[in-house]
Amino acid sequence: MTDRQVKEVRVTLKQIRCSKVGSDAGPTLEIYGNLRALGVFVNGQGQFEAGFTGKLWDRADNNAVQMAETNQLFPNTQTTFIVFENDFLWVGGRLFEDDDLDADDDMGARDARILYRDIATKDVPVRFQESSQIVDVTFGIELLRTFALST
Ligand SMILES: [Ca+2]
Ligand SMILES: [Ca+2]
Repeated sequence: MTDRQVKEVRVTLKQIRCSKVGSDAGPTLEIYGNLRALGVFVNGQGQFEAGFTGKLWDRADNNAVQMAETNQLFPNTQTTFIVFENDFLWVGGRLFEDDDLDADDDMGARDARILYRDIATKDVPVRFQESSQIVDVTFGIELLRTFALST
């Protein structure tokens, strides 16, 4: 048994904002995809591997949400989990923009990667963008407590 320090965090999906409709046809973006928070560690091969995962938002392409420029959603969904010392907290996901005539736009798989030592109570912005179409997402992180766990 060894003791490892862990941080218990609560992540809130505070806001999804349509910042720029840009080159899209019409006055709105049609957004779908998924947003989540996860604990990530580096495995024996030096690759990132997901540990705890908390889903915060998930919409299929036949259920896209229409957003005009400056429109905001406030999902306020939350997930609570622990992150081990030396691991990372990632917040982000992957968003797409639905188009009827052309192939849908991939707005990217984006994550803010927060080092264990930098996990603190704060808001973290993540930007999704395809050409001039921009969606800004805000994740709220709360550090609930830090403690030792025997593993
Ligand atoms: Ca588009
Ligand atoms: Ca569109």
